[in-house]
Amino acid sequence: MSLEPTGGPALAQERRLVTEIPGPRSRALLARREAAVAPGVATMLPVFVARAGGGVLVDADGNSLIDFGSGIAVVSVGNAADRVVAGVRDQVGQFTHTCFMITPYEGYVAVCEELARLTPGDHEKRSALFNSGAEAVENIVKIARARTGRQAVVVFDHAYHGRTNLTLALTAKYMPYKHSFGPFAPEIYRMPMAYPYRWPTGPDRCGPEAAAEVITLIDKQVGPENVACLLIEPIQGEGGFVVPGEGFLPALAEYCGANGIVFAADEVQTGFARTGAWFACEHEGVVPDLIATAKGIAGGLPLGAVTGRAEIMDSVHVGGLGGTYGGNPVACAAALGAIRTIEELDLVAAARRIEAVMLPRLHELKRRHPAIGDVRGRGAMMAVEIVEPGSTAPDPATTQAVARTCHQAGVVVLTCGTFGNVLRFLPPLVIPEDLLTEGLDLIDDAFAQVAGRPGHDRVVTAS
Ligand code: PLZ
Repeated sequence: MSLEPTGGPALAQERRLVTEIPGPRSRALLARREAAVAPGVATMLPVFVARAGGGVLVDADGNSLIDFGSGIAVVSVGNAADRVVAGVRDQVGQFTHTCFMITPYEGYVAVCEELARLTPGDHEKRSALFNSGAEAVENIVKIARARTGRQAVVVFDHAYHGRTNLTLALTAKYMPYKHSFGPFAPEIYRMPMAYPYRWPTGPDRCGPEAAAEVITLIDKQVGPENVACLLIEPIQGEGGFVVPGEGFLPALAEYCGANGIVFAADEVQTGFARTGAWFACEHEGVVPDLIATAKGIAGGLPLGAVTGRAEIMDSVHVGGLGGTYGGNPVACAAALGAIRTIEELDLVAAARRIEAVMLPRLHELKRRHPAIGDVRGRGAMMAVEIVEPGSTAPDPATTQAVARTCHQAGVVVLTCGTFGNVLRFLPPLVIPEDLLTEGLDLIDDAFAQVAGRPGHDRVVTAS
């Protein structure tokens, strides 16, 4: 399967800066972008990518940047991974589309078989395929309502579930996601999240206390018999990489089971080996009734899925689910290539190794920088929360300044969080260890530059 070394794993795995960031070619492309692309679609770092693979992104000016973002947790197998490229090439030469609802094909069925095999629980399962994470989450709501005959959906503070109208209703954060786009769908109930760093009585009591509070709120304000599903990210993504207090997820799952509520996990960001398990629910032994996946499933091609208990999935009438492109054959071929890559390279173990390298470094950084209030995450989904020293007050300005300093130094880090004060790290699981360490060194330098001097100038960017 040797492929021309234009991108993918054959790219030199090195950081190389040959121009300022962004360089002249990227700046010229940015000018074209500004004239042609709607400004509502933001760009965090305007370096235009020409090739990518392993742990690097190479831009139009020839700069090679360390990738700590994976296109928001998508290219866990690395960009242009060999088996993904080979599967896609083979499939596009056979046929590109028939619509599975018109004339089916094997790849769709094979992806659903893999989802049944890999997702938590050994019960009988079925899957349906879609184009994106948001579309998968929308379908979770449809399926749970069809199954239960109930309407209410329970979601959480800091949740992110997508940008379509229904998933915006499920998403917590107002700016930039929801601002000016309402009205939103009714029958959505938002509950407190077990956020250990910000839990009033401390992280140890967070899980059980938050679960008790949520259960009381559902019992008293919604009525469990009205709830179709409870939807939760087992580790919150855009909302700030919040790892729920221990015991929170199992207590909610148990309550759902006892009350006929569908327990649905949004594993769009956490799935497919990212957190050092195939799915993040496994860390607490939770088996969801329905699970939404996307992102890491297909090595960069658009694919989303809902997988769940056969009796729930079978309760939707024939023809009730679908879409023209859902489970497109090229995306399915990519997914089969990505899944094989995760297994062959044991990327679950790789994510754990990344955690073993990152976590001690980030804790050590926290000891030196009082701006770092919290270090958290699992596997290759790690973050630091940045606060005003000596308090827990969020500091989004310093967060942006550190991110920007990292970008200038050639390491692509992302921010997130309800308060915009979380710096997150999502390297491809195939990143070489020396690049991972170099990226961490650069983050360390960025903190020294931005937060190390009292009275520093804080730079605020649009991202
Ligand atoms: N559920 C948990 O993380 C997508 C969004 C980036 P789509 N997260 C990145 C942005 O600003 O739009 C996401 C997620 C979780 C659902 C989604 C939605 O997945 O594939 O972007 O629709």
